[in-house]
Amino acid sequence: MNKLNKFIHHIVPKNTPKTGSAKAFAPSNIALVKYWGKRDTELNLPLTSSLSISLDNLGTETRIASAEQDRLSLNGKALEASNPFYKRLFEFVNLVRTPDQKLAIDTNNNIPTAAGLASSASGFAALVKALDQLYGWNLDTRHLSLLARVGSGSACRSIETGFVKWAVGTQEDGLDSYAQQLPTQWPNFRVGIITVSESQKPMSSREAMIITRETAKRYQKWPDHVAQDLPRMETAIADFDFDRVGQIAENNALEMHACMADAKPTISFSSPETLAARKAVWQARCDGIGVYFTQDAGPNIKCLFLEKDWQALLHLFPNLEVVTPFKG
Ligand code: 2P0
Repeated sequence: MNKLNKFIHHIVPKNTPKTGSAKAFAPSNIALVKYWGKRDTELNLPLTSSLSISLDNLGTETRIASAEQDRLSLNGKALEASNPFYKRLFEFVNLVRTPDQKLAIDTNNNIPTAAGLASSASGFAALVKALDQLYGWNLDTRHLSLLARVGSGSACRSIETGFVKWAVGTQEDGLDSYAQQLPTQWPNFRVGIITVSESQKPMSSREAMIITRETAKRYQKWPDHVAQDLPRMETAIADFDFDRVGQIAENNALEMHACMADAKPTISFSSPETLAARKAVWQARCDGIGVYFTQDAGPNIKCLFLEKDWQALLHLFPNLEVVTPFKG
């Protein structure tokens, strides 16, 4: 048995074929301290810890049902078995089912797929939650997070709501690398999405991470950056120190993109509109609005701000899609 099968065997109880159906939702998440690079590709273990905020009702809803043969639809459209997303998803499903268990899977994102809004995160988290229901595993959040991590690293953070920390872990078996919710609830914290493009990205995060790690000199310092940023971010969140949270998040994102820019060949997920949006955020800050940005493996910009600045930001960015991560 290889180490991935051992890992799965440790988490998932032995499957008895089940008929029936299940449905689950998982939120997307935005990293404030990014995950960029792996130490183990088979178990999908990260090189560093990371910290994110989950996006409330923006994410993925997945329905699965036992079926005569496998099929998958994404946003209402049936995918061919040769589609890369189909292959990746069923490769994961094959790890946890017996060959006689065929599944019909319908997955719907209410966020642009593959435009850097972490739809693979919510996608794999929703899938794991739906499989848990269908097969009656009753996994706790730690085990759901461990399993989701194998599908996609950032998915392990989408099992939880609010601020979430994915601990890098030290064990070779990967069983201590999972995400947990932080206790802070911050009701007036807001995340705004400036969608500059819904087009598919030119390269997967997975591929871009490998190239960055293998070729970017600047990346050698990335683990040190994260080691500094992470505890400072946790303290800033616990202290409700919004400007610190924003500064650390923005600098961390810019450092990640600088590492990619240093890769050979260079990697950029930014378009001219991305750079214009970054500048508009900096200008807003000069004008007294408390707003910071972060950017993932795509051209879109995510703003961090507090409720009091919402109206002012809507004037500047009329299409801003605003998420309230903490209710009440
Ligand atoms: C993050 N990203 O922390 C970082 C920041 C994108 C930029 O995690 O290979 O789809 O499936 O583990 O999780 C996107 O990478 O990569 C990501 P895999 P994943 O959110």
